[in-house]
Amino acid sequence: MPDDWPGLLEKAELAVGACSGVVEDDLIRSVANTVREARMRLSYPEEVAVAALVGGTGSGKSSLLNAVMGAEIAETGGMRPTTSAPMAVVPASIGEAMDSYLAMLGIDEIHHDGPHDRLCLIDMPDTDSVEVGHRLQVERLLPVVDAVVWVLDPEKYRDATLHREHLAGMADSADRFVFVLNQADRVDEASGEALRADLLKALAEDGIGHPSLVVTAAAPPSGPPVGIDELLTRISERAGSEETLQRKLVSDLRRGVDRLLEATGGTGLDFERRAAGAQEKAMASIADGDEDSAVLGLTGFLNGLARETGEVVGPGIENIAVEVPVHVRAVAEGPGPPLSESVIAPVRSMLAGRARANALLAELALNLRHLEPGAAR
Ligand SMILES: Nc1nc2c(ncn2[C@@H]2O[C@H](COP(=O)(O)OP(=O)(O)OP(=O)(O)O)[C@@H](O)[C@H]2O)c(=O)[nH]1
Ligand SMILES: [Mg+2]
Repeated sequence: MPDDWPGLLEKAELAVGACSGVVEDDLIRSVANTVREARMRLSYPEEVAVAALVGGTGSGKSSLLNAVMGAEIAETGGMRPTTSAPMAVVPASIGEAMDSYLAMLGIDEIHHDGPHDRLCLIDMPDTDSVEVGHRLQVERLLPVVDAVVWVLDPEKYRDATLHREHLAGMADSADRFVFVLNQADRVDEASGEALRADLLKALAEDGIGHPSLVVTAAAPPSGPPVGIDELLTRISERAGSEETLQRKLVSDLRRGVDRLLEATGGTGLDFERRAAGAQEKAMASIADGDEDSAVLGLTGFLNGLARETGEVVGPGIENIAVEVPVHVRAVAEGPGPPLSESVIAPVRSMLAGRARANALLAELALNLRHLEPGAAR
């Protein structure tokens, strides 16, 4: 694991933990998973690219795996969809070093005889399956693997579901993607060129402007596979070095941290200034004998704050707002505790956990920024 990471992951765990009781549990769980997966990935060889073959049924994922490995390992053809569970081929040279990582990803079938020292290739079930389970397996693995090889064929490369449901939402992961236009042998050169241009256009519409694109024939009816060396080169450009892995993990963590930062206050609530203002106005109204205005002003302030603080802290502040009339009356009729104690202080302590989480996250975001490519170290 590179030097900076143990400390960084610890900070990430701390910051995510501090969000408990402040941010919705689902969001916390999802970011905690990202941190755990980063930790797991970094404890396995960084120089081995973990790449997954994904795409529609029959596009040729399993055939590509076999062509890349130079052996008939995966079942191809037959009843569609053919592949029903992910299967990995790891380099023979690393033995079982990645097995527990792959197991964590839900991959039970592992072949240990891969000829490429720096490539672990995963054959996946189809993305367009009638089998819901297939889709779920793909969705689970897509964000985690180091590189994703999208396998397209001359018929399905424009498939609306693929573009709308997968690619369009993943444009910011495009630097992990390699696109393969397979079954090139089935179209003549001119149509192949037109298909390629059309695919580039569709990808640009998804927000993927400069895709890495390879044309292959994994299992042509005659002759050897075509385009396999280029595919290997493209995958190694996308993954398989400390730098590419770090870039991926940093951007995964950044996305999670940004969501938590937003949920814990974004730019901050400016609570002290606003609370002092609301309290001062309420006291002035009470001094004028206008309790109603005091109540209205303070509850308005608290309910606004509750809306800004989200679904976890917000309801607690609303509960305090409900009690405002009692506290205002206590001050007006004396000798009740001052509003700073009865109203402002409890809100402040509720916001303290949120502010702490926000501060930890902000520091983490800064650390992550230092690890981004091109950042001054
Ligand atoms: N002509 C031609 N046929 C191919 C090529 N690649 C794969 N095929 C054939 O297409 C069919 C489907 O290939 P598979 O590799 O099983 O496709 P898959 O993407 O793994 O399909 P699923 O496992 O169902 O998701 C098989 O009959 C292959 O022989 C190719 O480049 N050219
Ligand atoms: Mg298959």
